[in-house]
Amino acid sequence: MKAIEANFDGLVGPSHNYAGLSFGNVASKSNANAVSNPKKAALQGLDKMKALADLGMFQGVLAPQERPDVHSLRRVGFTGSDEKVLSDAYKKAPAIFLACCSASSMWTANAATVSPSADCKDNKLHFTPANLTNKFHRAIEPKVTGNILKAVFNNSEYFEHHQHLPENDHFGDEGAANHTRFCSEYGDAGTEFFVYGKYAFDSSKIAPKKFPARQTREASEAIARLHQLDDTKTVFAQQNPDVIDQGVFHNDVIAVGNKNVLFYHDQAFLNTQQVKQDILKSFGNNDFHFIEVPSEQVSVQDAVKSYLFNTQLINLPNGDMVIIAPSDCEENQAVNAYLNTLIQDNNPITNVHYFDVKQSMQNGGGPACLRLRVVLNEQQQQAVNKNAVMNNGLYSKLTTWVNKHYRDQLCAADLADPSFLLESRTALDELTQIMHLGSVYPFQR
Ligand code: SUG
Repeated sequence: MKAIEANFDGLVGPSHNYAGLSFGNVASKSNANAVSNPKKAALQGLDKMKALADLGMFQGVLAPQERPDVHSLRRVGFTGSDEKVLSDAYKKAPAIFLACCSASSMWTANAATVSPSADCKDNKLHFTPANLTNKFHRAIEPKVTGNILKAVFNNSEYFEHHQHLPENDHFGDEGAANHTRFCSEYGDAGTEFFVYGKYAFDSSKIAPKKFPARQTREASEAIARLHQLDDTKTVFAQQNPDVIDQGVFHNDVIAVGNKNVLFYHDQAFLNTQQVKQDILKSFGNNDFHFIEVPSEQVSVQDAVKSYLFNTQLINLPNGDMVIIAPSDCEENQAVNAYLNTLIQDNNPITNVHYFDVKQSMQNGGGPACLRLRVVLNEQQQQAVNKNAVMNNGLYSKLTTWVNKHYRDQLCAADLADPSFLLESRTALDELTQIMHLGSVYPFQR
């Protein structure tokens, strides 16, 4: 069946801030305590969404989470009114307080793993929210993520929503950031490619030493089972532990795929030859392009700094395959030189479009982190909540909404201000009406 690949970007939430919460993520740590600009962050994200919609892409929007998360603070023993919970947590446990204020759900590549219906035995499109167990500030996302996905893909005939995997490091799951799909046409059965950082149930196997491996092999296998994938169309590969130790906390920081292309750094995988063989065998024909970026041209450090691989590799409606890159790639000399030759070489990638997503980049999230890919056939496209699909009308509503409710600077102390909680809840309540989401947030239930 004919299908397209849609991108669902996370709308940056009103609490966007820099709290240095992600050990192993270089940008998050190095920008800790910087003053953020939530309004600018949200508008940068909306501009990217609008530009992709204008290029003819099916572009969706996923709502942010409720933050500050007073409910999680209550679970860890803070009591009294919401205002008291916030001020006590801020004073007595500032690190936990900040974790409960993160706008990290903007990175919807970590929202879920999605398998198109053409790959799944029951012919349904499967979603499993990521449990994100490795970081507390992210581990509090999956339940509401599930609510939001169900409100956007609200049709049980076409869409199958699973519960997130058990909340334990053994099943640490980071969603689509560690998952890629290859196919000839989007509507064909594809090869689903899962990249994990370690085996959780076998400590004799090689693993990173300095930074955590967030995705386990066992989690990837569990997702493949839940989604009823065909074993012959599923490939598992281990990320190179050395690059995790250099700040590559997700595979989408070092590799990206689309259709019959895998664009990756030569140090991305533990056993590159095996990975290539496995992909080709599963893909079933040789019309496949491995675009390997050599370390001599782009170092791992430059890849992490510029997010060359955290780019979106997409097919425009006219069939052209293009890269959606952060402007940081244009500013990095080695990366810019590489990209300029790449688009002239003999390969399917024809152009690069640059976007300023610096507010997100400073927390370690490039264009690809900000979007969740969902392959949709024609019937499924019709079944998506129309108020979550980007067009001129929604763009204008959402930019007005951001300009009305968002602050243009935010630091830790502002997050404890009771008026900030009220402001955020008012904004989110209005958003659920704009997007016809129903009551997805705990404060609305
Ligand atoms: O999980 N940063 C996110 C960035 C996620 C990027 N996603 C992908 N690569 N797909 C993370 O590390 C930083 C928040 C802070 O420090 O305030 C943060 O959560």
